[in-house]
Amino acid sequence: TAEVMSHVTAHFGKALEECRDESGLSAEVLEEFQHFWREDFEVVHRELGCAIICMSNKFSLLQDDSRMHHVNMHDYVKGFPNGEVLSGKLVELIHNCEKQYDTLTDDCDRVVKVAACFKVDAKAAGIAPEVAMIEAVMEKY
Ligand code: BOM
Repeated sequence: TAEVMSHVTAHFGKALEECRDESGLSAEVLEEFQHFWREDFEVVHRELGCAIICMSNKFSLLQDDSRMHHVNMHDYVKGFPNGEVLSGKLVELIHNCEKQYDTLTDDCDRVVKVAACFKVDAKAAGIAPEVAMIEAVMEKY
């Protein structure tokens, strides 16, 4: 659900500042991670892909090939309040997006494409959070 996704985003987003330097993602492109979900934010920058890889690695959510680690991602999402209602769907949506871009060999380029696909599909599935929902739970993490 969107409510659960707001918690996951709030927690995941805390890793952004640790990843800014190595990813090269400027505050001009993305100031706060929750803006990822804004209607007018375009998920297109290669540096955002690099940042998502770096952030995911803080929580062991990727395999060595920079594809999603299904078990770890499932467990990560399950750990949030009501997480079990989102975990299966989230893993399914991300994996479906990964399959569409599997031929892209640059990890950062591929992951930003996967993230853009995930944003579209999460909205369509009704599990994308409003930025206000994320801001309401930020202080918990
Ligand atoms: O193949 C690469 C897998 C990358 C998975 C991450 C894609 C989605 C990242 C952008 C959105 C994040 C929102 C919430 C946290 C989900 C872990």
